Amino acid sequence: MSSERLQVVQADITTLAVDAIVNAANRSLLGGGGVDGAIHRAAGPDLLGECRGLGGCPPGQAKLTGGHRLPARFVIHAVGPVWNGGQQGEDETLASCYRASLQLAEAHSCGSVAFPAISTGIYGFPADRAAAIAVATCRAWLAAYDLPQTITLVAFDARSLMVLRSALEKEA
Ligand code: AR6
Repeated sequence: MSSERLQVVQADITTLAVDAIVNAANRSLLGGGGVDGAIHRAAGPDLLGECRGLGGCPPGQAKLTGGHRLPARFVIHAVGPVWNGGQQGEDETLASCYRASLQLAEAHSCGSVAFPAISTGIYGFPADRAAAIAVATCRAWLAAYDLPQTITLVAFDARSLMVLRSALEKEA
């Protein structure tokens, strides 16, 4: 059953010993605030060095680097949409981030991947709408592919834990 392969936890994503963590990056891939800042701080300066060679990334796509000092082997840098009212293709761009990240995880034989709530911080995407998209996109992926075996949706605070849990229950 694919539902056992999708889980929600409250954690600092930089502490998770999974094969890959996903970063909610910006199109420069050169760092920023939020989870991006936390990942770069925890991974150390060599992550930025590696990111400099990637040439940026458009919204809805993702690029992979090593995890450097993180417990995770890889970081998948996904660029989410900036929320602009919901009529600018934001839903599809967000779903595309999850799919592009999972494609990279699969291509690098990752058994376990953890996602932050992409776009729901600085980029302003409504958390409940983003959670429904995250859950539906991950479920569709798990139904079609063997890898990753498990996907963890990471909530940073208690409120987003509630939002993600309720999306998981609704979509089940
Ligand atoms: N672990 C897990 N989740 C976290 C962590 C953490 N350590 N820190 C924050 N979050 P945001 P965005 C949650 O703003 O909206 C950056 O400057 C946070 O609570 O990090 O996609 C980039 O460079 C929220 O639920 O990313 C871009 O410019 C979620 O992660 C821009 O922000 C995403 O919030 C991207 O904005």
